[in-house]
This record gives sequence, C-alpha cells and structure tokens, in this order.
Amino acid sequence: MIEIIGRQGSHYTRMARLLAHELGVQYTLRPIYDLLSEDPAVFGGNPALKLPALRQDETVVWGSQNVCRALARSVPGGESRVFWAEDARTPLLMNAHEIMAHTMAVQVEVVFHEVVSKRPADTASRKRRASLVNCLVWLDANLDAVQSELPAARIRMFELGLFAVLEHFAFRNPMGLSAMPRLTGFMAAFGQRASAQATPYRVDTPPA
Ligand SMILES: N[C@@H](CCC(=O)N[C@@H](CS)C(=O)NCC(=O)O)C(=O)O
Repeated sequence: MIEIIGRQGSHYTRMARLLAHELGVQYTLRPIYDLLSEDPAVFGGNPALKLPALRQDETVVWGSQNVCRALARSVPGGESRVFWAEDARTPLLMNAHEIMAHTMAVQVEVVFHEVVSKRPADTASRKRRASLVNCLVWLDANLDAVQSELPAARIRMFELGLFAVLEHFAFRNPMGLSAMPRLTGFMAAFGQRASAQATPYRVDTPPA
C-alpha cells in the first residue's frame, strides 16, 4: 500500500504522480491542506515542512526525488525504466536537468513571495523572477536538442518535471508562455498522455 502525502496543486507532487501513472503504480494521495503548517507531522514527519512524502507500510521518505525512487522500486524493473537526472552524461543533458530542477524550486519561491505572502517586490524577489524567466527561455531554446539526447524508450524525469512546472503556471503563477513555442508545444503534446490527464491541478478542499 503506497500513500503519496502531497497536494493536487503541487508541481512536485504532480511529478511524482505522473511517474506513478507512467509506471502503473497503485497509490492513494493523502492531501496536505495546510501548506503553511509548522507541524512536521502534517508533512509526513518531514522536519523541513516540505511536501511531497511517500509512505509505504511503516516507512516514510521525504522529497520528490526519494518519492520517485520509492515509486520506481515498488515495481519489478521500475528503476531501469526511468531516465534519472543522474543518468545524464553529456553537458547538455546534465545542464538541462539542473535547469529543470531549479525552475521547479524557484517557482515555489516566487509563488510564496508573490502569491501566498503577497509581499511587494524587492531585490531578491526580482532576481528570483529573472532567474525563473531566464530558465524558461533557456529551456525553450534548448528543448529540441535536449529531447534528441534523451532515450526514447525510457520514462524521462526531465519531461515529467518540465511538464509539471509548465502546467503549474496557469494554476498558480499566471505568466505568458506564448513567446516560448517549444515549451508550449511540449506542454500540449505531453498533456495528451494518460498520466497527465489523470493528475490535473486542483485545490484540495478539506472535508466539511
Ligand atoms: N526539495 C523538495 C522541494 C519540495 C517543495 O518545495 N514543495 C513545495 C510544494 S510544491 C512545498 O513544500 N512548499 C511549502 C514550503 O515551501 O513551505 C522536493 O523535491 O520535494
């Protein structure tokens, strides 16, 4: 019995859920309603107060990378069906995984500053948004070359993370992506996958 502790509106949770669906792993989602809680118990015991986490029997792992590993290990041959960031060997693929991971991380910071806390812009927040936009521009410019180096037969973590963060913009941090045609084209194509359609972004509403 696998339980993903996370949120339907979280791009890190989405990445893990996409992987579960791609691998055919059965799981239940235990929603975290209070993102701002300071109680580790809310986050599956994670002292970092971050989500997602995964519980399997008595074991809990924290963080999307560990969640994805645990999902892949839960099915025979699962790990080798996946192309992980650590499998990247060329500078382009190594950089692409770094930039995709950073885009996911900086999206959280931008959303926390601008959307959750509604704080006015400051030097640090302006730099974070510039960093986010720069990464998207880089990903758009390099997407074709990156995809040509990714093995077609594997489930590519780069694509799961990229799709999760790209679709997250409309849900949580609206910004125009029309100047990035390769990213929007990728999003439209990946969005046809059963895994994408099974995991749409939603607000988790606590039971009344
Ligand atoms: N390194 C963590 C980062 C996860 C993360 O930033 N998750 C966001 C939600 S998408 C979160 O927990 N936000 C709450 C917070 O930052 O306080 C991972 O890979 O799982």
